[in-house]
Amino acid sequence: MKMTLRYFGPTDPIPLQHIRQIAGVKGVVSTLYDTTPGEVWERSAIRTLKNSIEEAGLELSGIESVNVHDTIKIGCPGHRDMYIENYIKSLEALGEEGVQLVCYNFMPVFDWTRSDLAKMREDGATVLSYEQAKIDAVDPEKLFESINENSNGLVLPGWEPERMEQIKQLFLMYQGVDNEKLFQNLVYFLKAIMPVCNKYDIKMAIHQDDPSWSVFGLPRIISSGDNLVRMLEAVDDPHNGVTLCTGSLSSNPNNDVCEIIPRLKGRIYFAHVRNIRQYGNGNFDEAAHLSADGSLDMFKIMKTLYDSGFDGVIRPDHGRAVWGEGGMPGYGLYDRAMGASYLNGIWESLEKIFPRK
Ligand code: CS2
Ligand code: MN
Repeated sequence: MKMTLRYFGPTDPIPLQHIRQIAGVKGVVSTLYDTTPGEVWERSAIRTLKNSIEEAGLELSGIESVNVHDTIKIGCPGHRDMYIENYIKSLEALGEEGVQLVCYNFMPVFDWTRSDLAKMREDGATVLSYEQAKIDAVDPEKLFESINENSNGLVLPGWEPERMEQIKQLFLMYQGVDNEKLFQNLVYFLKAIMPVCNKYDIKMAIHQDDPSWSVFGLPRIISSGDNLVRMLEAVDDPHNGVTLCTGSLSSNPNNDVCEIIPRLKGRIYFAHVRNIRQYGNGNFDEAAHLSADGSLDMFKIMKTLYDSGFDGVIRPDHGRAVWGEGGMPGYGLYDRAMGASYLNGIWESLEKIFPRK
């Protein structure tokens, strides 16, 4: 297992030097933040990113994310093939630079959705939170504005201001796309990129929908164990794999992460391990990573991953804002560092108590 942190490139308020000081963190996952979905990645830009990370004594352990253009998700005839070609070129460039893990998601229009970026808790820390009634009451464009107004001046992944201009049009374009169509478009995309993934041994790792249900009436297809098994079977290639995001999956309390892990048959290549407080009725708050702070049994999750033979890249996921740290909601240094140390501690115990043969 390789413990990493997410790194937002040269403009990240958390420098690589600080990440390096978290004992047990070996690398980062990152992306080219100045590209837009659909653009072809340049080898030189990948190399610059990689060099800067290596100069800080860390490694680039994977890309989170190479975003998929909406025309591919919608299945626009003609356009999607052009954007798939571009995606293949970006994968080629990554493969040439030795990158072998690519995280992506297949959520229409929005990446993760929250109703509150800084909900105050009883201990004075703040967390991201989701309340269905608030989401139901808000227009998607208004949500976009408020998320950007409350992000402490930083651009949040998936909520880039340029997306805002296209929202209305995107909603119209998704009108004829139901879950089945979206799924078929995912299969079409995966089949097209598998040859280049095989050539460079690049593992594609799909991130779950966050939250695990339809938001704003848009289709959602990666939100349960059954969905994940179906997508793995539809393109039965070891390069078609999963980013297991425990917090996203568990937003729906019916999803039991420990029941799902063994069903994914060793095709989890990347893990986001975080805890949440589930309230049912579609409401949840993020929490500290520690089991006692939320609804998930983090030891059991780590043990299930360990028992499944997991040997991939792992990272703590969204943290609380603590100790007066501002910065990017969910992506401050302190709580993610505590999360990484806690997860490393569990893993060390597992290795000592149940040594792998
Ligand atoms: C988020 C996402 O939940 C998460 O990890 O931070 O932005 C995630 O990185 C993407 O959905 C992956 O493509
Ligand atoms: Mn995640």
